[in-house]
Parts: sequence; C-alpha cells; structure tokens
Amino acid sequence: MTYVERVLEKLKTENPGEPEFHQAATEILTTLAPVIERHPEYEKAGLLERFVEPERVIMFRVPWVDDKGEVQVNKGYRVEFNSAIGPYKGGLRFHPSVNLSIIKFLGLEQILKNSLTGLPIGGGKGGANFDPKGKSDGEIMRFCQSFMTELQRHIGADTDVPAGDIGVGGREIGYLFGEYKRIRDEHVGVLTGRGLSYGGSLVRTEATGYGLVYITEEALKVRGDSFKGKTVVISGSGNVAIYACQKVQQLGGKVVAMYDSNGYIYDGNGINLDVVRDLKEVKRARIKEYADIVKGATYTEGCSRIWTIPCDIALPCATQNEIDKTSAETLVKNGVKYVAEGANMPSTLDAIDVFQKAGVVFLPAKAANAGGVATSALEMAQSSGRMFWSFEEVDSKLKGIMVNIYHAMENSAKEYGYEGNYVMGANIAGFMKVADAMMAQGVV
Ligand code: NDP
Ligand code: 2IT
Repeated sequence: MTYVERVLEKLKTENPGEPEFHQAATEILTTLAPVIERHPEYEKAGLLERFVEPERVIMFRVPWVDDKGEVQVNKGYRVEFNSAIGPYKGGLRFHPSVNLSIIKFLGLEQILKNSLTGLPIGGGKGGANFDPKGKSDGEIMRFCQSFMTELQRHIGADTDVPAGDIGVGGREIGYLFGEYKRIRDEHVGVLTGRGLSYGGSLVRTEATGYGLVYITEEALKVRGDSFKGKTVVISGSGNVAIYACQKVQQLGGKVVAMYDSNGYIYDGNGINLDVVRDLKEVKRARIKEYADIVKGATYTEGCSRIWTIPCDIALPCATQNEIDKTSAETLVKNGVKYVAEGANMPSTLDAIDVFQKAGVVFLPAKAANAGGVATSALEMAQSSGRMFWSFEEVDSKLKGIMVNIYHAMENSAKEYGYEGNYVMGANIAGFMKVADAMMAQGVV
C-alpha cells in the first residue's frame, strides 16, 4: 500500500460514518500522489496524517426560545482545521443537514482553497443543524446570539475568522457580530461579510459569484472564446447563484435556469434577475413564484432535472453532490463544454470522471469559488488597516486573484504531466504552500 492509501484507510477507519469527509479526502489525497512521490520527506514528517486531522474540533449546544415560548436545542460546530499559513478562515453553514462530516469536508477543502488565493488564511468551517426557513427575524436573532455566546470564546480577528455560507448571509452576520462585540467589547474584523456600515467590504456580497464567472471567463479566453451568446444553467438561487447570474449577464451570456431546494425555473428568454432577487433577497419566497410573474417561464418540481436542460456552461451553485453520474452524462450528451463549481463539492467523484473523460473544461470548487474567501481576506486587510477601498479597487483585486488561480492550477497540472486536469492542478498548487509551511514549523 502506498503512503496515500494508508493515510486514506486510517482516515476512514478512524472517522466512520462521515461519507462527505471521506469523499473530499479521497479526491484530494489521490490527486496528491505524484507530489508525495517527489517528496519522500513528507512521509517521514507524517505530513499527510497531520494534514487530514483537524487541529481542533469544537461542538456545542445552542439553546434558544422560539416565538411560541418553546425551548429549542441545536448542535453547533466549528472545525479549526489548519492554521499553517494564517488564522482559520471559513464560513458558517446553517442548514438542517449539517453534521460533523459535512463541516469536516468543507474545512478540508477550505485549507487548499484559501491557500490558492495567495493570501495568508488557514482553513476552518462551522455551522449548525438549524433550519432558518420559516423562522421569524426574532428567532433568527436569538439563535445567532446563542450560537455566538459559545463561539466567541474560540474565535478572534487573529485566531479564527468565520463568515457566511448556506443559510448565513448579511442578516445573520449582523446578529452574530453584534453579540460578539457585546460580549468581547471589541470592534474588530472577527467576522467577514459584515455590512458596509460596520466594517464590511464592498464586493464581498458579489464576490463568490463574480469570482466564479471571472475564472470561467479566463478559461474561455485562453481558448479564444467568451461568455457572449453562451447558454448557461445555474443551480441554486442564493448568494452565489444570484451574483454569478448577474456577472454572466453583464458579459453577454444567457442564463436560462435556476433552482431552489423545491424545484427549478426555466426561462428561454433569459432569467430576469430583478424578479429572482426580489423573491429571494427581499421576500425570502420560493422560486416557484417566478413562473407566476414572468410570462413564458415554467416551473418544474424537483431539482435534479435542471441538468437535463441543454447548455454550453453549467455553474452548480447550490450544495454538495448535486450533480451525480447520470446528470453529468446528460450534460455531456447535451453538449456542455464548461463546468465551473460555485458550490462546494457539487459534483460526485463519478461525475467529475465523466466530465474529464469527455474533455469538458472542469473547474473545481476550491479554485472556482475561492473569490468569496479571497474577498473576505481583503475585508480583513481593510479592517486591520482601518481602511475602506472602492468597489473598483476590490473588484479588480478579486479579478486578478481569480486569473492567478486559473494559471497556478494550469501550471501545476502541466508540471506534473496532467495538462488540463484542473482537479490535480488546484489540489497540488494549493497543497504545496501548506506543505511548505507545515514542514517549516516542525511537528505541530
Ligand atoms: P445560500 O443559502 O445563499 O443559497 C443556497 C442555495 O442553494 C439556495 O437556493 C438553496 O435553496 C439551495 N440549496 C441549499 N441546500 C440545498 C439542498 N440540499 N438541495 C437543493 N438546494 C439546496 O448559500 P450560498 O449561495 O452562500 O452557498 C451556495 C453554495 O456555495 C454552497 O455550497 C456554499 O458552500 C458555496 N460557497 C459559498 C460561498 C459564499 O461566499 N457564500 C463561498 C464559496 C462557496 P433553498 O433556499 O430552497 O434551501
Ligand atoms: O466556502 C467558502 O469559501 C465560504 N463559504 C466563504 C468563506 C469565507 O470565509 O469568506
């Protein structure tokens, strides 16, 4: 058995019942095999065993009182995975499906993603199995306050800096920040994605979606192509999906479908984003209503059949494992040329295999959605420098970072003889910096 195989086997034995964590670790470690071969010193230093073991896992009770006066209890998590290159950094997810496996897969991915940005941020992730759907503002606030009452003792502007993810947007970050400040009495950059009036950065809201489109644009550009006239399918209708859609439209592409967890809308004339934003950002309504408002649009119950819609470019922006082997085969059969992952791990291992074998340009999540966390790091820089940069300044930095990531991934894949395999390229490029830092810092 090779070193990589032994580490993977140990991980699976020691962490039973964590399928998402196994999946992410398998993808990462198997693609690192050629790097490990070139660096026998890594095995002597137990580097991979340390890399896949979180530095710290925090699990806690989140009690709160709902509007009916009933006591509710949720599970809270923060996984401080790797601080070799900077303070732990990564979002908080509030969704009923959240468990330790999901937080660990997200944390592991985050280490390499954050490294790829070129900025000094380590990897972490957190969240709760709390369902924000259908909750009142007061309930959301009380939940966030209870969550932060515990989390505050573990985080800090130079220690661990959470942000948003599924179910955690501007409203939640505001409540979380207010509670942190009240308990710790410090107005610092301990969370990113803050509102512009209390330390946030311009472009952070748009950053993940914009970044996704910028890196895809670069992949198109080096092939002499562009978004102009391309048909695009985007899954999800949350933060990442909405701003990906906006940027695609600005660049001349046509987005024909989006979804939420109930079903998808198809609009052959091109999605009217103002309608989607009003439904999702203002009314917190279901996407189904789009078809009642926009003439000619249709709504179909259930999500996965969105991938049966023919498109040139697919941008999965909802959740893990939303594209399985069958969906990938259908996309390929219908002529998809580019798949760029806005969500974390939206494609199963089988689906990735289908895309790569078919010659689809496949841009993996840890590279393609790194624009969000990169802009979070720019927010941290502005906070500690007590500065506020213009929209254009942050946007151009974001674009530069995404273009750099594309070429870093391209070059690493080439260097190891896997040209065009961006899964290998992203994992290798991200890992090398973390490995160097861990080797330099001794066995810790
Ligand atoms: P939001 O909560 O704003 O939106 C999530 C969207 O995905 C909603 O449309 C939601 O539908 C849908 N969705 C969530 N879970 C499921 C599910 N199990 N099945 C079907 N649909 C689902 O989250 P974001 O836009 O912030 O995040 C989307 C993805 O992007 C996630 O994978 C996240 O990890 C990733 N990401 C986010 C970043 C950020 O900066 N926000 C940065 C990098 C990656 P519904 O409303 O019906 O639940
Ligand atoms: O998955 C991610 O990169 C995020 N949810 C954003 C993390 C961040 O700290 O901005």
